Amino acid sequence: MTLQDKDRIFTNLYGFQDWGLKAAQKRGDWDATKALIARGQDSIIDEVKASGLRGRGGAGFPTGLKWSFMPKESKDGRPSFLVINADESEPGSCKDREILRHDPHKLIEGALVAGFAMRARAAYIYIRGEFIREAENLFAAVQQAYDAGLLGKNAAGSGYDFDVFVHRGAGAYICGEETAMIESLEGKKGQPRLKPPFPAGAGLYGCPTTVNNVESIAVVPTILRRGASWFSSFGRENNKGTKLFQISGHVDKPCVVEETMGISFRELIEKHCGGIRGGWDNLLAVIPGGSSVPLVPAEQIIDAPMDFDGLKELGSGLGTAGVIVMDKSTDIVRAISRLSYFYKHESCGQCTPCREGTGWMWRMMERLRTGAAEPREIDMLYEVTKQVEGHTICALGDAAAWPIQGLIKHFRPELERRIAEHAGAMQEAAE
Ligand code: L3W
Ligand code: SF4
Repeated sequence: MTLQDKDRIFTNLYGFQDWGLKAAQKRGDWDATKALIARGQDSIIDEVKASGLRGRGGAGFPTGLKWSFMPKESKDGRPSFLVINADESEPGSCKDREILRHDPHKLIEGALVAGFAMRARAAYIYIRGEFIREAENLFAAVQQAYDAGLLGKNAAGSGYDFDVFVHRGAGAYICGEETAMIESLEGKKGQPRLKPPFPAGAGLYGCPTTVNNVESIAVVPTILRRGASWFSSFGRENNKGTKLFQISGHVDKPCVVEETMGISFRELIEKHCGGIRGGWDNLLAVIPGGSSVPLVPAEQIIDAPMDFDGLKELGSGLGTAGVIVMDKSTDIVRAISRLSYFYKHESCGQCTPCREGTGWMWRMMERLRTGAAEPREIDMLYEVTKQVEGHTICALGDAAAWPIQGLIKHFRPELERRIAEHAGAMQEAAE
């Protein structure tokens, strides 16, 4: 089903209207929030489960199920917390930024309703340090909500006390990993913790905590107002709802747009991006989910459904739906090598396979980029990615390995061509 304007959740995505409280209320935010809360905790969680909402931060974990892991009663006086991940740093991802800039009240109302449902005492919004203007808007919007009685004691007249705190990050990609974010909030170095225990058991300050992405929380009030069946009428089984897609790279009009899950890549690009630069024959490959998922070659992605299962079937993933489009002018080996450098730079260094492996992978990628490698190094590099994948504390190790695996799987002839060309040039020079 194609999404109509009336079905878009983010009605101020492009900032054509004011982001402040009055304008947000005119758009329907904070409308009878008290009545949403009066439905009760279990009823809200059930509605979110029924909507089929899956986490929008990359992993796609069912949101209602995650909330249901939170304790119904505090056994030892420990409060529960909601942490909202606004540390959007994934290369290719730029959707949470738009919500923070133009629709912060959707997030703040979502924080109250979701926080109530999971019996949280407060929400901590961890915002990426580089998001200067976004943080300004967010701080101001939170203050507006307090001034209007929508947060704090008896929030929105619901009888529930709820606070929202905004915390600014300091530029580390790894703080987007949920347990590193919790460490950072506690004032420590942002390094991921071993899981289990999951945050729902022991999170912020050792208390039950749920970490959700900005988009996951911001859609909740609309889902509750319009109903789970409305949200789940979009998309396919197990891949429900609408989603913010962020299309960058070699399209005529890069954009962030809300669309139905499962829209085909072709329709997404033709409807919103004005087509591929130079036409469809000029498409080389796409990284469909932010830089942490493997690339998909042109011929496989064109008619693929853009959702969790559709892209998993292609050996890739929806991730954050940060869609990076590359045409035939792209040096694909250089592009993946640049990503390898990013992961090497952002590794927190606490586990050996990632700390050492990301450096190895980048250096080998550079040898392949220049062609200075030997043919056997292609398989050696693949082996190194397998030594890293699945052997680390957090998903950064996997994220560093997968793009390289995708390159070797789909572009081995290009790697071999470079090595042969370089060897030929060296031989010519020697003669
Ligand atoms: C309780 C269990 N909770 C899982 C919870 C867990 C977490 C969520 C998903 O990585 C991915 C990564 C990036 N009991 C549980 C449980 N949970 N089992 O469910 O967990 P997980 O481990 O599958 O994912 P993750 O560690 O959160 C996220 C990928 O997303 N990614 C990058 C995203 C970048 C951004 C950004 O810039 N904002 O989000 C893109 O693909 O590689 O694979 O909450 O606690 N038994
Ligand atoms: Fe740190 Fe990398 Fe280990 Fe994650 S995988 S904990 S980033 S060293």
